[in-house]
Amino acid sequence: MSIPEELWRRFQEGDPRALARALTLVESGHPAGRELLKRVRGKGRAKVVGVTGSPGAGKSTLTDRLILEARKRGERVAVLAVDPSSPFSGGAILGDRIRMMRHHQDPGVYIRSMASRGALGGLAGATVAALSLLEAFGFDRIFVETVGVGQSEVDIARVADTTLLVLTPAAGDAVQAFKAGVMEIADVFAVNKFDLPGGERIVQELKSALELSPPRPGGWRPPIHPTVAASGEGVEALFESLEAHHRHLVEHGLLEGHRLERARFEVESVIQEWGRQRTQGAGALVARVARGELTPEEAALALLGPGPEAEEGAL
Ligand SMILES: Nc1nc2c(ncn2[C@@H]2O[C@H](COP(=O)(O)OP(=O)(O)OP(=O)(O)O)[C@@H](O)[C@H]2O)c(=O)[nH]1
Ligand SMILES: [Mg+2]
Repeated sequence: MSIPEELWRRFQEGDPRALARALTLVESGHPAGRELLKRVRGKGRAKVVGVTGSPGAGKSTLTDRLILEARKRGERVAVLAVDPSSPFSGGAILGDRIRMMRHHQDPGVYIRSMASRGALGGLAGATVAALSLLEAFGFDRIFVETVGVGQSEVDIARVADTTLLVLTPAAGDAVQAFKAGVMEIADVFAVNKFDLPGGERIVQELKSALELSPPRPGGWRPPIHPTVAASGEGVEALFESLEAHHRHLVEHGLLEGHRLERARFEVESVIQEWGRQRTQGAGALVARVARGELTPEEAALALLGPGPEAEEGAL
């Protein structure tokens, strides 16, 4: 399937409508989308910041403020707001649009919502692929907002260069973070809604927990920032920490590892999706597993062909 030449030309000229069309092709898994990705992959490089946290923590409001900071520094900014299509975030897309509306007229800012269709409730491979399109389009920074309701926050840490975890003084927020293991994956913390009571306590809890957590690559110490996204308080310092983390990655040669991890995530997503599709069409084989005539491994091998070593050798 070839890419419509007109679309490719307009994409290269920087037409945002061509970008929107291209993203739709990628999101829907259209062959032309895959072809486009082949052309653009590896072109361009953005600082990718994952913004995660519980529903309503203020991720969109904070991102809206961070966009302003990035623009002050002359960066071109894209936002991917991942809608998990889950009951947790009803109306998230509309909310995001409204909260980031002020950037509507700014050609240096592009905001896009994407549905997450990850097989296991995490980030969809297509969402990650979209990052390559945005990078090739020439954005300097990409914020990816995901609601942390399970797998998606672990995924985002694999895909982003820097992971920002947004907590609030709301009861249970910190506890949730400890339980879900996101403490280990966040590079920078924001305690948002610091205008509400209890913020100082969360900061102290976080500090104690971080002291006990294992050391990070290159000795990075995750900073904790009190913020009031609603007014912008603390956001400039938060942005500086995002920058500091990126510098840390560069100085310690860690950036490449992040890019490899992102590619690994994409390959895994494809395998997962193929596995799901093929298993769905294999009722007879699955029934034999249920009857004990085949092991799940034997069935999987039959569906996916030879093992991974053989695959690698064949390439
Ligand atoms: N008091 C207070 N309210 C805030 C602050 N930041 C955001 N809010 C409010 O919190 C609500 C949720 O903000 P969002 O930015 O939509 O939060 P979110 O994390 O993006 O929400 P989802 O995407 O639905 O998970 C809105 O009503 C905001 O106005 C803050 O610093 N203080
Ligand atoms: Mg939001």
